[in-house]
Amino acid sequence: MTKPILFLGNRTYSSWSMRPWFALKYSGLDFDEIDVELDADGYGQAQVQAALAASPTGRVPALHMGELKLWDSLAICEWANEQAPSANLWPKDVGARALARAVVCEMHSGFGEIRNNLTCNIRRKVQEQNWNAATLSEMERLDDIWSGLLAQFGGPYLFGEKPTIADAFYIPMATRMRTYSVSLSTEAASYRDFILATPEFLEWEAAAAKQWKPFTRAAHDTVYD
Ligand SMILES: N[C@@H](CCC(=O)N[C@@H](CS)C(=O)NCC(=O)O)C(=O)O
Repeated sequence: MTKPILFLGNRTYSSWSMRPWFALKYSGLDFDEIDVELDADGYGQAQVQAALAASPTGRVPALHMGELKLWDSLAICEWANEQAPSANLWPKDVGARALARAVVCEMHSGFGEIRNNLTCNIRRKVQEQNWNAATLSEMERLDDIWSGLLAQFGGPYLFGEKPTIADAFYIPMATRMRTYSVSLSTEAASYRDFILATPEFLEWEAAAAKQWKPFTRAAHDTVYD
């Protein structure tokens, strides 16, 4: 089998890149990784040349598998699930699987306030508490999702004993909750702490630290340590 290549944005900042990387790690599939420097002309307009070379949208992540070129985090996770069915990247139980897809879709298309106001920077840790009502309401929703799933499936992952695409999708939110010291319920805080201590996250974090340099084109993100 041709080895898939996953194209990733800057690891400290690219929340979307994290998601398929974790799903591929959980799948056990062998893959190569290519880092795309997004801090370049055209950033924010999906016009970075290196990103356009990897993905027709000019956005990463993207996955190349011979002639097959995929873009979009969720499509790549679905591909990984089909390539490695025994990894159960979606829960085995039909009801749990449907629920997992619902929370993943909610993440993929929602949480716009948190995404805009709590920009992703996995190395940053600040105390920030003055969130607007819409952001607070999304934080409550996030807490409800995490604590509800932990209660229903028993943890430590969102759907029980093994990681799924749902965890891959919510890891960047766990980093944001940590970065901005967001108050969470005990249950949701325990999920945040658990998932950020898993070997896969620590591997990503170490690679991000090694790669890190200031992201000069992100005007909203001028605090680098
Ligand atoms: N819906 C896409 C979003 C991908 C995305 O927005 N990627 C950002 C990095 S996190 C990007 O490549 N931005 C390039 C730009 O804005 O120029 C997915 O799920 O993969």
